[in-house]
Amino acid sequence: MSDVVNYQVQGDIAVLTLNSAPVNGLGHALRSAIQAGFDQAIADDAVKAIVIASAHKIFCAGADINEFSSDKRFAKPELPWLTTYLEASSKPIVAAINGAALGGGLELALVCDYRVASPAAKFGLPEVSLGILPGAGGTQRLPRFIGVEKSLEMIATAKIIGADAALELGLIDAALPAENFLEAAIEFANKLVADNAPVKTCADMDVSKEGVNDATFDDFRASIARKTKGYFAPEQCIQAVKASTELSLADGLKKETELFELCNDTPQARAQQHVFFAQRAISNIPGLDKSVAPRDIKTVGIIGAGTMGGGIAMNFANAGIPVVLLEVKQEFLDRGLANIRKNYEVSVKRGKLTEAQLETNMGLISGSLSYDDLSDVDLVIEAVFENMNIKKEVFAKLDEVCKQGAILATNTSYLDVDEIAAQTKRPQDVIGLHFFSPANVMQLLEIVRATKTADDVLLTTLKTAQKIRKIPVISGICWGFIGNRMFEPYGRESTRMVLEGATPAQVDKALTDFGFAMGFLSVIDLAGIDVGFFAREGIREQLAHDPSYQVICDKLNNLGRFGQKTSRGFYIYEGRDRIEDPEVVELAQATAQELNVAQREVSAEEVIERTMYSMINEGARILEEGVAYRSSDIDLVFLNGYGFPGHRGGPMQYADEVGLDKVLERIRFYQAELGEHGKNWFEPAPLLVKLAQEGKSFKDYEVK
Ligand code: T1G
Repeated sequence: MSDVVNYQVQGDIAVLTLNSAPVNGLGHALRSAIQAGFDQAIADDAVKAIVIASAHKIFCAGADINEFSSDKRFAKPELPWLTTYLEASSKPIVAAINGAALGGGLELALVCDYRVASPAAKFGLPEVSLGILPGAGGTQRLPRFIGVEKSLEMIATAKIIGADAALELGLIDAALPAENFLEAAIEFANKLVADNAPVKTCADMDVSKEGVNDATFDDFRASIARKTKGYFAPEQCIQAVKASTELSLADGLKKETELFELCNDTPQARAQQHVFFAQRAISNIPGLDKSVAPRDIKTVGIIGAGTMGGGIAMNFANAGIPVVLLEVKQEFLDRGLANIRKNYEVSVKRGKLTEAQLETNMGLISGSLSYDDLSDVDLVIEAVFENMNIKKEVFAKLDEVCKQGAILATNTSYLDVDEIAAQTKRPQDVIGLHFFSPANVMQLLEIVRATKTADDVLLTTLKTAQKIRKIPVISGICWGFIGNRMFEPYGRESTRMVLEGATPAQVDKALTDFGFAMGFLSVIDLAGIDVGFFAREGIREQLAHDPSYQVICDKLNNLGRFGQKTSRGFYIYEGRDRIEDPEVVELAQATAQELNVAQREVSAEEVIERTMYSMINEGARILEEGVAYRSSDIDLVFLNGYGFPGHRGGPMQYADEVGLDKVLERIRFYQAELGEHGKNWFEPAPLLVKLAQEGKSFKDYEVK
């Protein structure tokens, strides 16, 4: 037999156990071994029924995603062919679903004659999250089992269901206990044989059309419109499910293949599959010795009960980790705890939390006014005012009171973590944990590795971040780390084009048409023009040579127009309405005259090129300096912290898709075309030049 499928006959039952670590991905080897095992069972007259089981905690994670960018998925037996081949079996096949059956894994189970599941079983067709759709019969067979509406939900929104729901929907024939699950599945197969139970095929099943009409699909389409704006695959999923109500199984499978191929070879599919692997690459710390073990984080101290501190505290309470929340005054502490409770109450109202869970979480957060209460915590996160002197005082104090081995983290967004670490006698235990606001909502967490940060401290914070369900990205030290450093040129070009004659609305529309939920100028009005102004204090020297740098923002700031919080920024805000403000256009015209900047028409294409390519150019520098380990880390920062359109996979993936030679050529064009501004800000990054000349992509470049 093969080493990826164990074949064993127990009495009348042939058991094919999938054994391709780690997730039984249906790559060519496993597909071939399944066919070989199946053929052997069919050829053996002593075998009366077949059980397909898994040797891993997961039943089967579906097709091997690595194969989509190559012809390997066409290596015979192809998965669509193999599922139809199994469906035609002359002997009953039982799928013993002990864990996640996802994508092709569920499609494999659907062509078995019967399905039994353990309590740990999960069922899903998440292909739409990869920019594709189920391509081995899922869009045609699932509706035949559970109907159109539930299938639309599972296929077009990647909804995963458990064993109970699967039983209720008729997706499985029996839910069996966890202990001795395989034995029970074999017993189930023996009973089929004893009862002379029939083999089945979806070809004999119709999709229930009860209550199904065009409105069913239109209403569903409308229900997911906001979340799937700009995505191509969800509509194709809807079309495929619709086809299952109109065509025979054979014709429906042909239609499904057509729609699959329409989705697969697209920038969106490549982008979403890139993100899938990017999310798994972040755990790889180059050069980390295998012997390094994480420290135990049982209790956490947080300094500052403001918006950030309170939000951070919630992350740990949600993960069941006790928190000591320290403030300087009782009233600040009371306010902070009250805000936390209020946030939880919103979740209860939305049905995301029960009252009991609210009280449990609140019970895990204890307030304090004394540093002494931090003497035994394993990790402290400082979330005080963004002022270096204040942070230095805090860390000097922490150095005095915290136990040896406690990790001391700063939540700074911009400040130099090395300088903060130098305030302690234990710089090896100091690290940056840059949470994004609101911290109890945003998944992104930049872990800032200071020069002296110890390896086990870095590993501990990475593991802890994942435990509190964050997406951690490791950054080296530089102004703004990865995200804010690249956000700066994005903002610089957006506001510079307002100075050059574009209206804020024109710039923002180009960006929302590109896929951002909000354009930069709307975002900065939301975040606060004063916040950006304050952040630039740290780089005023580097900006001194360009009097036009963010000059509109500086003027708006000095006029007290901070954005939404003052009802005026780049726009006027009346209630929830954002209204264009002619005064801003006049301010830009006057400033352009002052600075001798010629005003002109600015196209949407120029808006996208100058904002995106400036970010990408900065990203190349970040890679080259080793501030980021890999380009996909940079992409995760922008996808999870800055609203970069998910269907484009992040700025560096977008650059790889456009082609680095094209990006370089356009950066050089603007360097020449934009006078002083071009000379100041469009110098191509050396790594971009190198990779473009070598015909490579950012994906090819990784710190080893
Ligand atoms: N293909 C290739 N590699 C995969 C994989 C897959 N389907 N699933 C997981 N891996 C790798 C992953 O990259 C990681 O690698 C390791 O396995 C452990 O994964 C025709 C077209 C199953 C819930 O979308 O959701 O079927 O980093 O860290 O947290 O219709 O993996 O160790 O090198 O995620 O326990 C549809 C994708 C495919 C499911 C397990 N299936 N996988 O989570 O482990 S398309 C999916 C997951 C398809 C057919 C279509 C999760 C998991 P490395 P992990 P986990």
